[in-house]
Amino acid sequence: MWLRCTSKCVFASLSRSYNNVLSRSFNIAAFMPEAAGFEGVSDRAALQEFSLSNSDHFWAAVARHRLTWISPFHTVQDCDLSRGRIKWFEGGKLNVSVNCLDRHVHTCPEKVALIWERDEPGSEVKVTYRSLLDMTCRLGNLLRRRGVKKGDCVTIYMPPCPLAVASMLACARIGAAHNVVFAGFSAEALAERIRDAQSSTVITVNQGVRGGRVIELKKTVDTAVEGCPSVKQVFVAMRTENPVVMTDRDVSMEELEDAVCEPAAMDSEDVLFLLYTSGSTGKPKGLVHTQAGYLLYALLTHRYVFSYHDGDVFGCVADIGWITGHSYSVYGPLANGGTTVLFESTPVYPNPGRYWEMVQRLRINQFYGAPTAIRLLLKYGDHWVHKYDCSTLKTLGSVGEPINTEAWEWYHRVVGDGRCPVVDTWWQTETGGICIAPRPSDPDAEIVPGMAMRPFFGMKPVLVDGEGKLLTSNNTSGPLCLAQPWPGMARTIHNNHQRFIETYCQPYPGYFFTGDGAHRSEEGYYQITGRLDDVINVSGHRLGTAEIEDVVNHCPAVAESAVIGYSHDVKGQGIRSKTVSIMSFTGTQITGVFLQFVQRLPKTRSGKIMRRVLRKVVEQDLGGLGDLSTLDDPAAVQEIVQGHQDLCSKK
Ligand code: 6R9
Repeated sequence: MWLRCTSKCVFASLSRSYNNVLSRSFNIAAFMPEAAGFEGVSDRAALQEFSLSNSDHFWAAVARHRLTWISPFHTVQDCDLSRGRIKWFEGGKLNVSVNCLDRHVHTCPEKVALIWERDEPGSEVKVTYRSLLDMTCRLGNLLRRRGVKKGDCVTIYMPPCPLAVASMLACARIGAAHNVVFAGFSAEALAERIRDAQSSTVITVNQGVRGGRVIELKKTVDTAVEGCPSVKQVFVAMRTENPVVMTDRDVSMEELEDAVCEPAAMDSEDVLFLLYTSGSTGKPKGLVHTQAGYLLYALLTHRYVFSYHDGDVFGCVADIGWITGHSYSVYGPLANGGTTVLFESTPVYPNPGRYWEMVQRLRINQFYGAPTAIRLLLKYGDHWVHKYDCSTLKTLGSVGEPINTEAWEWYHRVVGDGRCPVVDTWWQTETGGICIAPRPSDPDAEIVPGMAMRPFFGMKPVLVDGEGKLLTSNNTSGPLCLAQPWPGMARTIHNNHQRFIETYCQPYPGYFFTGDGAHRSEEGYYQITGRLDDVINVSGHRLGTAEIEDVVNHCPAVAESAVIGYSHDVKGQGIRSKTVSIMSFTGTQITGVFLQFVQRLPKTRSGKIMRRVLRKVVEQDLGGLGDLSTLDDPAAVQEIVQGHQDLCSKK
């Protein structure tokens, strides 16, 4: 059963003969200059094929062309997926901050690098490449003078702002790794991440401002570091005018430093950053990304998936505390010399027109956001979009969860006015950058709603069966693996390479296991069906949560839903669905499917629905709820528990 592909492609396919004319006139050198030297490559399909079958040649050419090296690499790749050994561009030395800043300062110092879209609409701040370099160098010197060395790991607990970006780049400049922790996390969640990363330095701000509310970030850091003996110093920047109590450990970031900071020459495989993400156990995993491969993959996907061109304003609204913020608010756009927006606010502050008012005011060309926000805004109605001029938009992106057809169509029709390709981008913290997305492809190639569709250059997605055998035919579903290493992939889990191997390399030897399920359509397009730990098995039929949610979401009273399985004597699993609706706590049973209407779903701070929590509620295992520290609104769980009990007592 596949429920999501029913709506027809929205981009009129061109006739075959016209397509042929198009591909014949395709100018490879204009599309990707370094590909002009690839033998036998004259169209996109051939380029894709070349990137797989001549992977070393492809990545070497791209790495030489797009990165600025201090000394060249001697080996393109040395990877063995089955053993968890991943190395790219060995022998090469470079500095990531030089690639993101100095080289653009040489060519266009006054170009705007960052537009800081502050919480209060209309108060944006623009930062040029010259001043971002200046800020980065002063910070780099401050860190160096205070003893931060190559190989140290600095934890950054800041909202999206230019100083946060400069802090990340200052670490990169002096060779320290950074560990950005989302500034909405609790003191305990922060402390756990500081301890695991063994950071002795933390960078924060006095207070954050979000949705009109002031958030006491420095106080949270104070509480966190009480339980972190490794922390020797906390740098404090001022986001608001309000003074905060400073201890002996604290250092004001106002200290003046020299604006020239010698960049460290880093090996390609030195660590650039750690980023923690939840695993299936309680303990978060610190995924490790390294210098050259990560940067190259972020910049290439940013350029090609979104069709980013020089002069465009790129608006990724993810927080810098997530991988999306790292790759598409910071590293990808800056390495491409682009102009990128840092969004400090929420989609509904001061009203549900915020995104679109911002698009109009900043003249945003590419907008990249999460399905959860799109579903929320859809509910408020089209007029919030129509109030504003969104005609600058060229590409719309979606990331983080499957985007249901209703939300996809609204995004395409209302936000994009039916003109902009919508790219549903599938990837993970582990992959470093986008792996599957509808673009790049021919400008008129079809895009199917809610489908990530096409692998990026050098990416080889495969589906396997339970025994790990490759599923070679189309129109099939299974665990999604990646069969070829790529430069952007995570290298290890900090302090736990064994866990890295067990999680990603051992389940299907020779392949990188993503933990997601996917369907490959008749045409060979990929559609993500959701996390495999959420998969439902009814009478031997594996159903992805995404496909059932898509149907439930079509009900007019439903804003969004989360589908989970529960144990069933006969079928193995039945289906329960929690839906956010205008009604609350009424339950209905439809042919073995239980619906429970709730006000809110348990979501992580990045907008992912925590289905594992719902499963525990339904299984009446309240003791096994596990780590809830990443939940946006823990009170949602209590409501659901109560509603579920009411539902059970009515049955
Ligand atoms: C980038 C990011 C990764 C997990 C991933 C998958 C889900 C992300 C998706 C998607 C369906 C998409 N996911 N993009 N599912 N369609 N376009 O979100 O990284 O926070 O590590 O999450 O998110 O389940 O495995 P991360």
